[in-house]
Amino acid sequence: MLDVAGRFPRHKLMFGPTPIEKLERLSAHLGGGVEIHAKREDCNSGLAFGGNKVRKLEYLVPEAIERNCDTLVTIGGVQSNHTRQVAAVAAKLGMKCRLVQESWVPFNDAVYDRVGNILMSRVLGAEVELVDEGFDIGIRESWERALEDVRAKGGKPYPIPAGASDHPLGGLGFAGFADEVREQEAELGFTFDYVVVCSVTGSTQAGMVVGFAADGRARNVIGIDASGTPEQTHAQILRIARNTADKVGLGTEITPDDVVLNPDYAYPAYGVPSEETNAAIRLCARLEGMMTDPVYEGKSMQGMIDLVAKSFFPSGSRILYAHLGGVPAINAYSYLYRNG
Ligand code: 5PA
Repeated sequence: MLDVAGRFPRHKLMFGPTPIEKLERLSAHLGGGVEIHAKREDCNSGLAFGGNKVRKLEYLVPEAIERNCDTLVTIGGVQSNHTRQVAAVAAKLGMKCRLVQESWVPFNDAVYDRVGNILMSRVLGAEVELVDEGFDIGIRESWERALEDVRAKGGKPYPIPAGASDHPLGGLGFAGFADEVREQEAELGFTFDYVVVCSVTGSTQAGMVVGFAADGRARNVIGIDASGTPEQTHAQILRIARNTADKVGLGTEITPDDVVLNPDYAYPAYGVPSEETNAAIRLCARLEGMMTDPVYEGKSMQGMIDLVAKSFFPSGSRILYAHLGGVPAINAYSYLYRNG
């Protein structure tokens, strides 16, 4: 409907449209009143396990190439999925990659900085710098220093902010996601009543809000905050959604109420799972064979399960759970799951 893929330069990094899978056993376990489906962004690409950043980066890469940049520079926590996906994309493009990994998560598994995402980023050839700064989704000084350092050494950096979010092109990928869902709905013969999505840096939900606003469904995108700083995340989603709406020529205004962000499941802190998050991870794994992680999708899975239990979704609703990836980080929580 918005035809984002047809109207904006895009460098293909995904296998193609991501599959939609019905979660039969989870739906039945939750009483059968709603039908839950998952859109599998977690297996969207062969680039080091893929995930939601690959879909966003499809729209940033053409600009990096056009500007003759030679180094992708980005930032995240130590177990950032985003930085791992940027490292893989840089390798695929034949570019260098510079990663700033801050201490965003107060969690200390013995191998936290050796396994999972950061292990892969190193193997993928990225230059990894660990910085002792706490969680913040805003623009960071450490990232600006890294950009300066690349320039000082004669390189041409392409700046990608945290989560590829606060970037003029950051919302396009998930605006295009809505187009893709509409095509799949036409094949399936029904439409989804709700989309459940985990939010932290915001451009995933922002893109969806714009994409689904095109057919009046903006408020049916239910964001589950995993940042623990929901005011900041809400403001960032709204800002990115408005920029993206302008860019795609949506023609209607995005209002604060169009950004639905539930703050109830981010506790106890960003990157730290609660008992309820872990129960949701185990339940989904054991009913569906579908893995989720303790930082992001475990929390949105917990949120969706709890909202179903509280009858937030009217009976008969079809829910699309956006599985955005992130499973590699579970390796950094080995002690928590030592008994499953
Ligand atoms: C991330 C983000 P947004 O940042 O676009 O809101 O997406 C949230 C999200 N699920 C949801 C997974 C698996 C994610 O990795 N990850 C960040 C990272 O550094 O990995 C940007 C925070």
